[in-house]
Amino acid sequence: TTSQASTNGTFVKVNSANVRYTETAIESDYYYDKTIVSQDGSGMLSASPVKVHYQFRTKKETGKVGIMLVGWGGNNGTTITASVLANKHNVTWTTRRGVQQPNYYGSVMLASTVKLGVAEDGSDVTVPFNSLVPMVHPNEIVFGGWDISGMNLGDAMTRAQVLPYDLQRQLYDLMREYKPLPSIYYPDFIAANQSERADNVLKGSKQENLEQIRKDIRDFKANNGLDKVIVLWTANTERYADIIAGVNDTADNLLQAIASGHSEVSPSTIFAVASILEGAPFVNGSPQNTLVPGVIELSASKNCFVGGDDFKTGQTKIKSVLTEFLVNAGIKPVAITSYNHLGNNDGYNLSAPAQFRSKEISKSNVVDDMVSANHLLYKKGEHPDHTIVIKYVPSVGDSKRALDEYVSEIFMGGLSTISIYNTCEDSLLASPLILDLFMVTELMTRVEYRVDSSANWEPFHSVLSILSYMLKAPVVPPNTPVVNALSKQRAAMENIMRAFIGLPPNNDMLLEHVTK
Ligand code: NAI
Ligand code: DG6
Repeated sequence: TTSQASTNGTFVKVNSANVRYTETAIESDYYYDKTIVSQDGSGMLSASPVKVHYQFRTKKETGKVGIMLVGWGGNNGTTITASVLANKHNVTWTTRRGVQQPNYYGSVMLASTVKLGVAEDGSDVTVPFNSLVPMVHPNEIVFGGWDISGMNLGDAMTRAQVLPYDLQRQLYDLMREYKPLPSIYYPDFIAANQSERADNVLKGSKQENLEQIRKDIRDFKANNGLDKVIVLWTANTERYADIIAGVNDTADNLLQAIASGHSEVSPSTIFAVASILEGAPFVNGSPQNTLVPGVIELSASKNCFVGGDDFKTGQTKIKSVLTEFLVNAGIKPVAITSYNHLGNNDGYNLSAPAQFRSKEISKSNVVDDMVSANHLLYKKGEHPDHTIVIKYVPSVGDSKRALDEYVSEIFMGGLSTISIYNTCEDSLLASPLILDLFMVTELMTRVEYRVDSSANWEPFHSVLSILSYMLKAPVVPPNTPVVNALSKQRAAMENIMRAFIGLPPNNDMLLEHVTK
């Protein structure tokens, strides 16, 4: 049985000599078990368990926090802003199915639980994911942002055609008060068809654009009395930027390239640089390579978090579950063929080849880790056929269609074909991920660790691989493996947060039920 523990909105308290609650922080001693494998001359593998002592320190107070969305007037931007307002003000709405309540379904932090442990009778005790450690609640977040379309958010919500009319009607006056700041528009980076809405754009050089975005972040912080701002790109998918030696390969070169107005510096990269220089973590929810090497180096040198790329919502999330299941079951996927059609502005932008290519790349790499982990099924370098198709069909609006076919080799040369057909409002899948990305990133700004208890406390690496669950093509620190398998990504988030409060990883061994 599973019982739902009430946390009364507070976090879990751990009784252990390894955990200390001070006035301002939670400190934990944590023993990380890893296995080091080596191979001798005869080929024999030898595995040695190793224990590493970590200490974690998590500040309890989140302070007052704000999010600035780039692409605030788009489908995701308006949907998440309106949905948080609906939750905050408990706005209900009527549909043909009756009265609907606001919720945070689709947010792993807010609407899913984790097993904390077992009660004395052996039953599981589960708690909301966001109750393990103190986390920001979305109803407390101050929203702001930029868009190249100057439409107020009330009208932009109407334009998006995502939320039901009776809800839009009630939120319109609140939403109308929000107006996106003018943004950076370099037409070469997004589809030409987006020029139709670009009426709110900054003039000036790249350097002036950078300075303006930095000022916008500072002003937003000061005007709202915020302790912390996180910037998240949910604007149009851009084309890939060329990585050019001397331009965007190092932090110094990138700053110089902005100063000289180099054409390969994209708007999203300027937003990332501006955020880092203002000490505001930056997350990229779109597929393009915003986080060029120069951005990564700058984030590391300034100890400012970055994360990306591309929200992992429907088709790819299922892919990162299904492929893991098949490969771990000893079944060999040989062809994965994925079609999408959709009719929102994202689909309109992706109908241009260079922007589609960015999405094709981020959708294509999501099975690599699972395939390369099984050398019994796949020879070195072997890979299933993997095809990505996206078409723009205006009449389906935000209601994306995703069709997938998985062909796998099974026992003794047999073939198994699985077909999946999914219909859903795209922006209702993506919007809660914005909250998860925000909440986990904010948490990480309050965490420090050290390996040796006499060493200095340090923040985690500036590239946040802990965000991988929410992202199609996770960007990770140098020399760190990319994990795409969804259950591993979730377990990583859960177990890292457990480590912050000195609890061992959940291992599902259930030994308490088999030993007397
Ligand atoms: P959208 O097209 O409705 O919104 C994007 C907004 O960005 C538009 O309002 C546009 O005017 C604005 N914009 C474009 N360039 C800008 C710039 N340089 N500065 C400021 N604003 C700019 O798109 P949607 O559906 O909200 O998606 C946003 C991004 O998230 C896209 O890149 C999409 O591929 C990505 N994404 C969306 C998912 C979904 O399920 N909705 C899932 C995964 C990724
Ligand atoms: C068409 O593929 C539009 C895209 O923006 C997707 O909706 C988005 O990338 C979500 O993709 P997935 O594979 O996570 O469902």
